[in-house]
Amino acid sequence: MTTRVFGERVERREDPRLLRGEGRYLDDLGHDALEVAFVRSPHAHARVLDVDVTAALDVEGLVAIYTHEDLPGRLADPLPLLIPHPALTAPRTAHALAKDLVRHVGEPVVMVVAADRYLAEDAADRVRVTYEVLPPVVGLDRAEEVAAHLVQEVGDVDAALAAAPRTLELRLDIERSASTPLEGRGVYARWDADDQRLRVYSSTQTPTSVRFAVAAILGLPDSQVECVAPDVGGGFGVKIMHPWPEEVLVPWAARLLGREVKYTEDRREHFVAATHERAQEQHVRVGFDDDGRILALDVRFLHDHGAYTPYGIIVPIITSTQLPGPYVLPAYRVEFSSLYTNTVPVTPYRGAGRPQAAFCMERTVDRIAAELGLDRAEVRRRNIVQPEQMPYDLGLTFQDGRPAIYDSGDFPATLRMITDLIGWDDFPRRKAEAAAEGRRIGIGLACYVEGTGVGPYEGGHVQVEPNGRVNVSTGLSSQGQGHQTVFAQIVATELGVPMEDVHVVTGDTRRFGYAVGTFASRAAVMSGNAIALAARELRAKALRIAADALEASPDDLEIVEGIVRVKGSPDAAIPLRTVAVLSNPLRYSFSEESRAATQFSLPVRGGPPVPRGEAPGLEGRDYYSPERSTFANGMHAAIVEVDPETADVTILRYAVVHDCGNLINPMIVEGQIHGGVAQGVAGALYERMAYDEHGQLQNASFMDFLMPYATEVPHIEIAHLETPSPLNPLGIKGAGEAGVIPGSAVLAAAIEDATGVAIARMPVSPSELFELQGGSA
Ligand code: MCN
Repeated sequence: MTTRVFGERVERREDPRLLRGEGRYLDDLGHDALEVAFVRSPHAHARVLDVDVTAALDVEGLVAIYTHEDLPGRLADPLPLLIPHPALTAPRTAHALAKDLVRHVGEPVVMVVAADRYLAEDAADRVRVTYEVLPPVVGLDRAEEVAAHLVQEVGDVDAALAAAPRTLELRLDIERSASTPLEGRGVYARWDADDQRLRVYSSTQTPTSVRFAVAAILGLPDSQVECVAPDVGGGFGVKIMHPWPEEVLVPWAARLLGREVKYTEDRREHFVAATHERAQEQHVRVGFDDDGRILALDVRFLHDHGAYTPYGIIVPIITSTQLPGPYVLPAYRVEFSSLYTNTVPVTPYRGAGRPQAAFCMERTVDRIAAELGLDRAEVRRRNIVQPEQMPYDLGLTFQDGRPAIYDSGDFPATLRMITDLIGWDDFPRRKAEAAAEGRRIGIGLACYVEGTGVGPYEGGHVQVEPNGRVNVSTGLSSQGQGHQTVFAQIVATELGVPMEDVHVVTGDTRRFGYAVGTFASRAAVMSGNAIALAARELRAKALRIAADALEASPDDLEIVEGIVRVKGSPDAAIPLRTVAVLSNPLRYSFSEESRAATQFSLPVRGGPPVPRGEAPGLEGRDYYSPERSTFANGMHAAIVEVDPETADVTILRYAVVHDCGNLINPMIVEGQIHGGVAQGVAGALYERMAYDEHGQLQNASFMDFLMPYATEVPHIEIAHLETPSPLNPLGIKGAGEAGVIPGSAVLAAAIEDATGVAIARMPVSPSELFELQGGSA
């Protein structure tokens, strides 16, 4: 039993339950609920002329059919724009059910409620919608309608480019991909007529926001709506979007019908009705000197935003502000246009604009090295920010509207570590040996810096029960990151209690009402620090109450293994659970622990109802709100082999050096990196959303969309560097997205090194690589 567990490789406490199949995911709830099916647009762009439900009406078990005309009040308006921005001059959000236009395949048009999903689908099949099909816009080369346009410039780029001894122009594109969590979206709602409360369960990354959105749109007071995120089978970004049409329609129907109502998205729906990311066309001009030092970087990119902008322009803003990575750029201009297309809207997917940024920057640095015949690691070394330049101000405005300032990091050390780990200096010898055997192997290196832990705030509540149980809650939700373990580690360490006593609840507005959500690798920084502050508040209170009981000064007390004791004289001690009794003496006779408290000489019976000057209960609540984001960083290196005949790529080695400040749990961070690298490999070699010119997604199933199996994901070697963030009490930076960011950049570099073929677009399939090689091995 140990209490100083911060930084330890503690096994994830959520795993045994999930591995035994005891998880409670959305579809495990509400067995008796009515179920919903949607009639969705089969066209990418069309006018809805008529909806005829007559043929569906005699389906047995049908309960209700709703079209846009049935929606009352704010439910009939376009759904909210979550993150407005002055540069988003033409924002557009969808209606919960299409009003008169549909703008992508999969948009919901009619909602059917029936006794079960099969009957709901039967009825939905019989609904006849008449469309006037309009020409769709698919792909950035055909897109024209501008949603947003933004320029940021630091220094005089034109002058610096004109004066640069050398310049290069490149085009570096990334295709569309998506989060594709194993569990799709889902929502289940019930109206409690006795309590006059609406409970909404949603497979979401932002339950507090869902609560407020549902309340506002349905015209209910916040206090009548509660939202719970049960076990969530992955989110990877797609579940930060809210409210989804389904997320307001299902609670509305539940209240209207006075029945439990549930909707579970199927896989095809997830492909065509959730959200995607990544697609960008990026044009680069770079000026540099003969030593490979970058003098100016000018990037213009087009961002495919899909049909709507419900989540604002966060993704392209992140690309534009994270593009500089670890490098000193004396002059930098970035300009993007975000364009509408008739495809699924874009919202952040793990990495959120950063894989595109890393691909752009890292490929550019590789090209500079190639032009000058210099070693790629050496060109990086010459351009990276030095530790003594920290905090390093990019001069840009970050996604949170605050300045982008790197708070900590030692990039030269990271570079040394990654080149040592992968054996960079020795690789030319290995490559020559392989070549002698007719094998083509190549090595790549890619760096990133990642803004994490964005504000505005997160809160934590910690409470000790009279039986010694420590309850911890925070409002954001978990999708598999291991929060129940790491937050318990923080509290056990802060309070000095055994971790076994600490129980963590996330994502339940009944337990904690204020939160922002789980995205932007922010839970550890935001909720972790808020929970630590709450635990410190509780600890101070416990010491004050115990000091009274022990007739000591709070400064002379410590808490060890759940016992408050006088430092140096362990016999003068009182269990924390007893302090909890003293803090709320009304519970006095309810339990043995309570009765045991009488042995302490506090004036409880007949005295004041709670210790003088204290609120009842042994608890602490606090919030953490940073002045700005903290920046994690890392570097990846990979060695690949490309089959001379088939152009198939095998990853022989994959190494990661990662700096997320103080590690709460190295094992969990490594797990996060593994998952991220798997998605990075997927984005580099396998996954893409293949739309045809009509806006039909050609690979909307796991038969056709190539998600890698464990067999495609390499063994990953990881080393950590811990440069603590000076911005928060725990000195931590985020880790949840990092693994995915440099995937395309590092694998493109390694493939290029192996084949000699320039790689400027990802993902790259064996057949594309074969073509790039001129169709012959
Ligand atoms: N951690 C740590 N020490 C640090 C930093 C983090 O031990 N210095 C731990 C954290 O305590 C947490 C995990 O690493 O258990 C990730 O922490 P953090 O970086 O704060 O990221 P979040 O918890 O906010 O998770 C969000 C992030 C994002 S943005 C996506 S997308 C993503 C991801 O996490 N989606 C995931 N990881 C995922 N993992 C799973 N299994 N499922 C998802 O949907």
